[in-house]
Amino acid sequence: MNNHANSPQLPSEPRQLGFYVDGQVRDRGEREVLTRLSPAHDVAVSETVLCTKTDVDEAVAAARKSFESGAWSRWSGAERAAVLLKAAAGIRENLDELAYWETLETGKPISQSRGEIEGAAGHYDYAAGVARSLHGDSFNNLGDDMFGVVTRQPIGVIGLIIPWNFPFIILAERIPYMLAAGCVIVCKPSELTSTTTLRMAEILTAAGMPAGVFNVVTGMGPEVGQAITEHDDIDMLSFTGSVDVGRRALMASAGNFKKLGLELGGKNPQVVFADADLADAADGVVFGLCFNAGQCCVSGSRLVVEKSVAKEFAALVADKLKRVRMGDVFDPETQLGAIVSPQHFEKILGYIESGKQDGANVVCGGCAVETERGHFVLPTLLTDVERSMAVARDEIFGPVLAMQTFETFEEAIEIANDSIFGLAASIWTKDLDKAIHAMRRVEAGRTWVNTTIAGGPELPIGGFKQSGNGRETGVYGVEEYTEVKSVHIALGKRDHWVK
Ligand code: TXE
Repeated sequence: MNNHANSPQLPSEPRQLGFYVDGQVRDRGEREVLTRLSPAHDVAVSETVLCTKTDVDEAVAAARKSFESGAWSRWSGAERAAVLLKAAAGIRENLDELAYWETLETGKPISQSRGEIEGAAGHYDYAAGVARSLHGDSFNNLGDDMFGVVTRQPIGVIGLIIPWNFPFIILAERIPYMLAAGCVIVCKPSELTSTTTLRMAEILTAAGMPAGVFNVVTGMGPEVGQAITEHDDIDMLSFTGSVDVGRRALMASAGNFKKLGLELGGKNPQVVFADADLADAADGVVFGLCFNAGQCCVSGSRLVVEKSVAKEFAALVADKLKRVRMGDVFDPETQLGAIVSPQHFEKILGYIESGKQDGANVVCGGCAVETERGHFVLPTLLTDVERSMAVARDEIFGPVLAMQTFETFEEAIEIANDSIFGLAASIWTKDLDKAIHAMRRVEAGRTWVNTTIAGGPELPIGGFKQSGNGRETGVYGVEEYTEVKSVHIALGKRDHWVK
């Protein structure tokens, strides 16, 4: 595999990042920095400022001041929408640059970065519409002397913690919805992938967003992230990342009982019934595994297939896995990119080893790709997997597919739901009744029938069970960031209580 033939444009020196508070880029000053190596090239591409707790306090104070001023929080929906639409245009104008940095810092193929940036712009467009249509409710049935109104108002200051796997689209599934509701934000991107978040702050400011509405503090989770989760002047926390840190965030947020939105891990089943179009299903399963090198919260990492077609289906999947194009991440034809960090690469290989030791059979892949630079794992199919094995239970977050078989519909559902997670599930069948029954029974916030990882701004996303709380995107996504207030309005002369 030649993984850097088309990459002449690697930065000659790492990009020096700042952080972003009150509408302005702040310089590093005396702070430490973290040097980010491109996972596909092992070349230093950016230097991220390690902000401090004091920086977090300053960002929260700027956000609070902005919120209380009413500039943004009390603007009309139409005014907010105008900024969101300009931000969408700004994203599209900067698509090449944003996609380039997304690929440099995450290691994903450039075509997937471009798709991510284009998709992100669509979220800003969509949220602009919701900003204008958001409304409450009225009760005209409370009698002649009473009128009731239920109104929504922005929650306030939101702490937003973002992971490294989809830095720009995860941001876009949250920021415009928070902004549409009238909230203000203090955001911490992953220390591995901060560049595009900082660029987004600049794009929003250029689009007319007032100072202090969107602030970015960069740095490490245990310092900057923890300070956000604990902060008493933050009204809501939106965290996307691992289950362990999610649990810690939940405890830390108890200090002021801030509202919590959590999107955590997944171990998402691909349920394939014998009557499915097996060729289509195999292609979908391979896409669902290899997209973003399996580093998606919704990756279809468990294959649950009907026993009568299991052998045939495993062969179809293996054939496709072997033909997935790996290579230079800047080649538009490349489909499978690098693993985000050496530590994560080792973790994935460790899971493959544990699967082998537990008795799983490696049908294809099963090892790293030998390259001069970067960290790549061959897409891997494991069969003879038992439910108790770690490869069937843990979120591996890499291109490793664990196959189990079933004989009855009930068994298929039981295996699909045998997980602490409940983020996503795919069902492959041509039988409409079976598809709808399975869709109803499967415990997952996102369920696909005869497709996988389909999405867009209109439908909400989020998880059941330990995959999290709350929903993002869609109209629900804006409503999450509002407080509901009920108002009783008395009409006419009061009937006095003390006569
Ligand atoms: O996540 P972390 P990591 C899963 C996936 C992956 C594993 C570990 O299985 O292998 O998590 O990834 C910040 N207080 N997902 O280690 O540590 C951190 O700086 C507050 C699934 O990267 O949870 C980053 O900004 N914040 C997931 C963010 O939390 C803290 C996507 C996520 O980092 C913190 C990513 C703390 N104490 C990983 N410690 C998905 N649902 O898509 C760290 N952070």
